[in-house]
Amino acid sequence: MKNIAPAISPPSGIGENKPANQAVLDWVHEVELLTKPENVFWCDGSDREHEYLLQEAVRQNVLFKLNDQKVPRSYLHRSNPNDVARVEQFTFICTPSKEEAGPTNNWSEPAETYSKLHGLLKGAMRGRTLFVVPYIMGPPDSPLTKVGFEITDSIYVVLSMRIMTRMGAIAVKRLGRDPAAEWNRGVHSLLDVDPARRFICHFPQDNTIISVGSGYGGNVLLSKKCLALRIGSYLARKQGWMAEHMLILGVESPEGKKYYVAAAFPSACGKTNFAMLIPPKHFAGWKVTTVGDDIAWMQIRDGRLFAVNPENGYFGVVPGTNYKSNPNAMKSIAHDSLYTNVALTDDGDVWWEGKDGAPPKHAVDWRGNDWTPDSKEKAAHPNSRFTAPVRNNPVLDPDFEKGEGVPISAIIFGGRRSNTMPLVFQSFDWAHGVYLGATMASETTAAATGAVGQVRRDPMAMLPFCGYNIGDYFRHWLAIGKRLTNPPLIFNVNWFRKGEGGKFLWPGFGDNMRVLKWIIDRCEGSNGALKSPIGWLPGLHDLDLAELDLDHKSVDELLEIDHEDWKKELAEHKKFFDSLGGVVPDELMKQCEEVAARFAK
Ligand code: OXD
Ligand code: MN
Repeated sequence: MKNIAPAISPPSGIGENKPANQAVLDWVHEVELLTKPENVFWCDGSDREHEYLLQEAVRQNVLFKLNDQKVPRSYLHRSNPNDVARVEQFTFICTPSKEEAGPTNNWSEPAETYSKLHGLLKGAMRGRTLFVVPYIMGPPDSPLTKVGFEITDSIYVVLSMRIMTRMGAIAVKRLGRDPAAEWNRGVHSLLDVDPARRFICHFPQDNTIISVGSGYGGNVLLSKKCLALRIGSYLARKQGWMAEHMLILGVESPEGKKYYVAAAFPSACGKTNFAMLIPPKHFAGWKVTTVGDDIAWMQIRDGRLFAVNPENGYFGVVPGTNYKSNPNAMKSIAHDSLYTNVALTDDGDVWWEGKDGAPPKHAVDWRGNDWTPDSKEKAAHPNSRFTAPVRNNPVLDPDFEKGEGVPISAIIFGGRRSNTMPLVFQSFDWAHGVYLGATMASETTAAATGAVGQVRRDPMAMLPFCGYNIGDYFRHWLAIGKRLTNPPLIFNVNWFRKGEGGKFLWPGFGDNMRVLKWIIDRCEGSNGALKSPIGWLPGLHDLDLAELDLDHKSVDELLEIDHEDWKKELAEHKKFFDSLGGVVPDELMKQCEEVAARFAK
């Protein structure tokens, strides 16, 4: 299967939908002069265009059509094996000064970077089609919604953007004719998919992104990590809102009372599973609905935080997804989906490690090689992905499209921690909650290149995604809190604590409803909590653990605060803050001392 494909020649009436905005026309013309494509394809997002592009992608061997009986209207793509995850080491924030990018970002000087990238892009689209993809992020009638245009020479990117965003005429219309209107410029070229020529560069002051040398979603669907988080977080601070790496879910009681919760977990730590959770039998009548599974844009209204999901699709990790772990995700990816780097069975179906049922006797693995259950290699890459429309989700929240967003009652931070962090606890107040987010850590996963399983600090799960100085980002969080008269309560969860023999103590998945229920109880003002040095913890009888096969010892271990472990943990917090070189606000430094003082009491 190929990544790079030669130019296509659409029939008349397809690919001709030029916008009227002169600023867009001038920019596309400039990129065209630089990259020298064979032709320019203006996307309108119509069904006719979609059918044509799918057919071309199959003809060019970029996509493989799966068995329509098994997975209707769905396709497989294999990426270059050197290009399977986000590349944080080649991701840059190009602000006028290094200080603006801050200690957690790679910085590179804007003029020099433009010049280097223009050098790489010179003639890069020769013999290829330059696609112009207009899109909006956010519901059509939301004040938070942003317009973006992505130029790309990858037909796979166009087809993925059609799922992940509201794409085409809707964006052209929203932008209108005003050449001074705000919109994001994104340029993507595969070049020759060489890791030595792979750069993901953001120019926040220019609302511009340039990504070259990769075809992996997180690097090239510029709407997602690049615009909605990196550029988004920069714009959010400037404009007084928040762009966060958070899922948004609704939880409704049998009596019909509804709460919305936003949760920040690092990449590949179960945000999609949590956002689509099915409560266990014991919680009959409770319903969980999904607003978003990865990104939340939040604004203040009437002293409360309201959130929208700017995306229109899910780009999730496939391995481990099955009818037990996430039935709603399985239904979401059962049709009209794109699969990347999973295995292909002999009957044209997809397969991955952890899928329900027995493994196939033979398949073609993600690299295109023969595979059998005896093979040493994995059939699907650990970061293989699905791209699926939100409309496929049977529990999509009815207010998904609501322009004002949904009111957030609780914010949850969480990471993958084998030890130290209890199952759940609640911060004492907003500033303490910001401290919990700022000191969050997680064991690394396959979503980014690099070693897997190492504990790294990942403030608010935004370490790879904050588009400006992390100290200012913490300040922005604190400042938002001061503007909220009815702030969400802030919690920390850890589904991944291990006991003796390295076994997970908590069953996770649907049973996370039990923790969610305690969080909702706290939002309702229940007293069911015990004060500890790190925050409010549920007492043994405050968590509803009925019909769960979990012994007392495991519950104790799940909720245990080990003083020795916490001594080390607090030293790590201090070390992390100090490593940021003096940018951390005093208010958070003080929080660190206060936790230590509470332990000393
Ligand atoms: C993602 C990520 O793909 O966080 O959502 O890497
Ligand atoms: Mn993510």
